[in-house]
Amino acid sequence: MMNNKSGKIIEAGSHVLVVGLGKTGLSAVTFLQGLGVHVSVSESQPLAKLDPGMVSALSRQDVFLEAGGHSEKLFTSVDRIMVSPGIPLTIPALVAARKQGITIFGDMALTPYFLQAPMAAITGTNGKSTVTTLLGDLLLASGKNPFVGGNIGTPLTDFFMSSQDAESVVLEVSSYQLDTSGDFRPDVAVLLNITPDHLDRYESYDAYADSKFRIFAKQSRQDAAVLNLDDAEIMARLPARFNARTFFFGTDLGGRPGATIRDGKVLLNLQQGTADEIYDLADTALSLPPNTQNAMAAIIAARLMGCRADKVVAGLHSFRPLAHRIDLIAEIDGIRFYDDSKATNVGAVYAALSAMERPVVLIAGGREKGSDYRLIHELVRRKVKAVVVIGEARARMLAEFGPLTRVSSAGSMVEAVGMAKELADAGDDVLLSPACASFDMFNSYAHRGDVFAQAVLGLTNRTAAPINN
Ligand code: UMA
Ligand code: ADP
Repeated sequence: MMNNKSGKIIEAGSHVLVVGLGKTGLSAVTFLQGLGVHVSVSESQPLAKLDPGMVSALSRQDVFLEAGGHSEKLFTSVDRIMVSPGIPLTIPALVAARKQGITIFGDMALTPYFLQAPMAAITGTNGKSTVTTLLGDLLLASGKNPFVGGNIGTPLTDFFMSSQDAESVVLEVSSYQLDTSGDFRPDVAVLLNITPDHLDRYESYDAYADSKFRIFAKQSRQDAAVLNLDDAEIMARLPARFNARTFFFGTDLGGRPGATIRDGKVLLNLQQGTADEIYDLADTALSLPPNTQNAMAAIIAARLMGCRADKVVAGLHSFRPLAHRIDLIAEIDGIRFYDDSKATNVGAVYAALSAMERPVVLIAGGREKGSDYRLIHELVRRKVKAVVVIGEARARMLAEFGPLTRVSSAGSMVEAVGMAKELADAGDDVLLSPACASFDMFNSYAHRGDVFAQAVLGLTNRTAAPINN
């Protein structure tokens, strides 16, 4: 069943162009066709590189496919354009369409028209997937049958095409999605942190940070905004007048409503004059930073979404950490090996290095995203006894970290792990936390993490003690 509350954004019989044929585009085509829309598609990859099954399915559905590039002629001939998140909004065909006043929207802009259930949305440079998953677990434990999707992997339009029997919705939202989010208005919006990322797409860091704040743009007094008080970047950008009710998490709430942490326990107070609620993170997978922050954010959101405190406690205990996020793979000869392959930007490496309590041999590198490594200089100087660099970023990282610590260069992950093992002593940690995308050497961050884990376990079958968590 599809529930179009007002039909304002999409009208049956209108001509909508879908740009990009990845997960979002493919789902959007089916969704739009179901609404009686005339759909065309534009995809930058040449026809020969597209899945022939998909191409013939589109042709059977009477969908016009432009492959191998984006033409201004097509873009300026349609009623509306639905873009996939990965499409830069600066491509000439989109610029031309915008000039003609053609509406360009992404999947988040559909929520006011097609989504019924209460919705929480999570954004930030790092921790989105963890908080999205955790909040989903808390809602599940509370019997609120959540749909969990968005940037984490399931396009929203898949949900719109389902029976929509979820009683709550948790969406991970990227800055790309916020750039085209129209009247997207979450009941609870969470902004975890802002550190530089995606500077290959945004014209400036300010533009990237502004995009994150768009999550609050359409909220009103009935809605809630959850913000990280310890993030100087967020607090500096917080507008004096905020439409939504604000809640904070961080070290010193100073009388504000929200959550803080003391002795491993989250103290929650959402309403002045009430007693603190206490959530003990001991014996959960969230007891160490940066997950303590993620736990605070998710607990606030869960309580605002109407979860009962005892059910939140149950959900915190059932949460299992996601792979490739400071994930302990094995301890070999007193050296612990951590897979933090999901650390694709400098802010995530900052969080991982901050969390390490023992001397670190860091494996970093990959495909660069225009990063500024100064954020981690001090931590590298203080905690990192050696860096092993891999991938396209090798030369830059060698120059960047050379003055701070010992730096070696490796040609493959297996070589990097071998070198790291040699450089580490018993009592040290080897940490893969690359600060870069993986696509120069691997299919994905998960592939990179898996190759790391295999190389670690292959170091010595005799002494490797795999850790199951
Ligand atoms: N393409 C064009 N023209 C271009 C660029 C790309 O036609 O100028 C085509 C590509 O050839 C490809 C398609 O567009 O066929 C890909 O579209 P897409 O990059 O938007 O990818 P989707 O498969 O639709 O996945 C997107 C998100 N991808 C990005 O934001 C880059 C997925 O997040 C998300 O899970 C999915 O929608 C469902 O919501 C991925 C991601 O890397 C995991 N996100 C970034 C991040 O987390 O840092 C933001
Ligand atoms: P995202 O979906 O935003 O990429 P993930 O939960 O997948 O977030 O984590 C990505 C990376 O960020 C991992 O390296 C993880 O260890 C790190 N991380 C997780 N939570 C936080 C946080 N609150 N602050 C900073 N880094 C974090």
